[in-house]
Amino acid sequence: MVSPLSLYLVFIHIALQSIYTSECAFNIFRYPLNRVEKKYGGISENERLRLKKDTKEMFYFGYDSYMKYAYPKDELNPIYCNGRGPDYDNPSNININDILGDYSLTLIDALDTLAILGDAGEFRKAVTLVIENVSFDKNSTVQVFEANIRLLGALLSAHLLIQDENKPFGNLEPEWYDGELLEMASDLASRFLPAFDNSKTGLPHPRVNLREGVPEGSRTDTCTAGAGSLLVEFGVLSRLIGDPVYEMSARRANRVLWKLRNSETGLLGNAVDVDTGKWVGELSGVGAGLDSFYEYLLKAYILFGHPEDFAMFNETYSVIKQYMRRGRPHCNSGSGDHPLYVNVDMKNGGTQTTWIDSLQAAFAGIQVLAGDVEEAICTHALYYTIWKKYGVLPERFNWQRISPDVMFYPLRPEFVESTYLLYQATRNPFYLHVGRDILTSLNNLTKAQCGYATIHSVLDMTLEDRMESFFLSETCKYLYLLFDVDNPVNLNSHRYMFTTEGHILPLAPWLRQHSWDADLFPAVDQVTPTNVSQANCAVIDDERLYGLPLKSQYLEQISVSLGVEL
Ligand code: DMJ
Repeated sequence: MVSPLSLYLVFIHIALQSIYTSECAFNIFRYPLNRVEKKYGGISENERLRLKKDTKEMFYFGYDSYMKYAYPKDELNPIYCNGRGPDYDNPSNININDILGDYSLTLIDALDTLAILGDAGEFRKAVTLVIENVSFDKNSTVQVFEANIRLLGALLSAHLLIQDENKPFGNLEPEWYDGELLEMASDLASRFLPAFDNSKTGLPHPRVNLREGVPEGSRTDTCTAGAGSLLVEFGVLSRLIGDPVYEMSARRANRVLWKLRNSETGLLGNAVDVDTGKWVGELSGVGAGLDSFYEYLLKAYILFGHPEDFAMFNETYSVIKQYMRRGRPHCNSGSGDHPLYVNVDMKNGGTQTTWIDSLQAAFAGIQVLAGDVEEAICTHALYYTIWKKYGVLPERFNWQRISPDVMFYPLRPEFVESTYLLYQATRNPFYLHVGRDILTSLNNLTKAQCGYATIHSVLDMTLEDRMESFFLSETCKYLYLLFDVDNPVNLNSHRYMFTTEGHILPLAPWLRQHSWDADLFPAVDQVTPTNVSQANCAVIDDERLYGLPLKSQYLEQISVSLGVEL
């Protein structure tokens, strides 16, 4: 029997292919092209290969330097060429201590990028180093969410890549391998469980000490994404080791959050107290604090096939559109301001801030996955214009004053990620140009003595001595995959899904069946897919048959409003 999910994915695939086949998109002889359309026309094969090579070099400059100057520490300091671990002297330094735990974070986070780059030898070497040298029995207090997405996701992904009998990335298996990465994943996840055990509501405490559990008197406020973005990794682990406790804990947390949504609007806030279940942040948006909660509802459904997750995603996506979206009703037709998703009050949908943040750039990728490609094109175009204005994305951009509110750029991947996913969905060379701009900026603005550095301020492009692990695990990976059109991940895109940290997981039947399903997941009402574009070549007007995914009048509108020349 064909499952609803397979039908859904096939449907999206066919819809996308029919909108943007090369005959549809690039018939350059039938229309006089304007300057912008000409500029974003096709990229030559030689140029694409150069971009792929340069991206690979970017990765290895960061990775080799990490191995030379920083390993076994967690992160590379790319300016002073040394390593960085937890700030044990200052436990309240959560900017560092939430993420770094003395477990060679950058190496673990980079594992599947090595496989995707085709470097099976270095992958095996790295796996060996991780197994021989990393222990999670550490007196480190870390954020469960960060350790889950960066470490647990990476270990599961690497283990599953090793186990793949088809070996699409070559021989990744060390001769002696006997599931050690899965054992490490299981050990790590068991250290997260006290976060749930000590909670009165079922929402996880935000931080655990890897040795001692939840520290006495530790903070009980968590962001919604922190509490509600565990299901993908926890679900995969449960299914691999046959222990439902992880999946149950993550699913229960999602259900608790879901029940806390506002009864009038259906919106969730951005922070909640895990002891009282009361919202302590009532800002609702698609960026920081909530982003991966939405993402994981959809991704959990794609992986495991439970209609409950899809129903939650659909309802939440619809209230996001209802309350947060401003601007003209359709991305590529009609009049009005360029569409924008603003931060609102969860109680009434009133606009709460005049800034958007750089994490929101990932939302276009979620829209692609949901089949809402036209909307994704618009969402992405806004962030591209901001990127062009500064060369990178400021952490917060004030759309009213047209200036940054928070100036730093820590090499985040979200904009690269949605650029890659939009290229996969549309095959429009516009996105290769965007990728080239990203690569050029990263090399011109962030390359330091021995790695790539955080931009401290987009106003003067001063640098900070930090290269976060997601630079190698996500930013470089998505950029490489954008240019490496023949990568096994791209040739088999229906077989893989990315976690929120960019780790690839297989879409496989064994992840969609389990003996505990019937008890854990009572039947819910039939859910029907929504938001899947049914457009095809025939209904795309002439201008769209040429270079640009967003009509040039709209691209011009947004570039003029932001004062940027495209
Ligand atoms: C990464 O750890 C992940 O992409 C996460 O979903 C959001 N934050 C960072 C990158 O910005």
